[in-house]
Amino acid sequence: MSTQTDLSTIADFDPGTGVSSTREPIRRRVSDMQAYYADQEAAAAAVAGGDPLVYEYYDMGVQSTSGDVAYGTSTTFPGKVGDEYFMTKGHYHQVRDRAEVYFGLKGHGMLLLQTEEGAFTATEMGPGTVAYVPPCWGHRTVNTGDEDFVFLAVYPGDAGHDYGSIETTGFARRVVGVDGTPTLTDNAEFAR
Ligand code: PAN
Ligand code: ZN
Repeated sequence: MSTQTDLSTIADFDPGTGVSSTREPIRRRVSDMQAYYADQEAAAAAVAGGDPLVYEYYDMGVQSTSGDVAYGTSTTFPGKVGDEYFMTKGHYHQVRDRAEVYFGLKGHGMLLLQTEEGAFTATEMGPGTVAYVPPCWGHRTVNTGDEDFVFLAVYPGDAGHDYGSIETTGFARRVVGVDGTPTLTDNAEFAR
């Protein structure tokens, strides 16, 4: 059996930083996801005050067939919008039953998981943590520390990314700092 994958296009990355010298990352700033944050005044102020980079991720360029295994590195920078920690947009996989494995490389964060039926769970991540995103669970990561939070993500090549559903409903919980401690709170705007 032959494969169409050109192995010379498969990228490597620095396991300490997640950075790949051969790929361009996708970058998200506060302005790319202003409506995702609870405190709209703080989000507008952040955009006006320099529009900080919230996260970036490298898709290592594997082709998107069901037999391929896609992978990438994701870095969320330390910071907050109001009292809410910097986070990824979060998504369901387009093909809902495609699972994913996250492997923590650097820093500390939280993986938020929810189903479209209303279940929610969260797990803490740090260097060496292996976290599993089961089939059909939406997922978002949050940097709860004061350094870059970096992990490796591995998932079926044909999973795809559905951002629209999370953009519409939000996540059931938000992660906010309460007296300096990352704390899960109910999201008042969550619309299931
Ligand atoms: C991760 C994410 C990465 C960026 O590689 O794509 O952390 O987050 P968003 O995709 O939500 O912007 C993954 O879960 N891939 O499937
Ligand atoms: Zn995913």
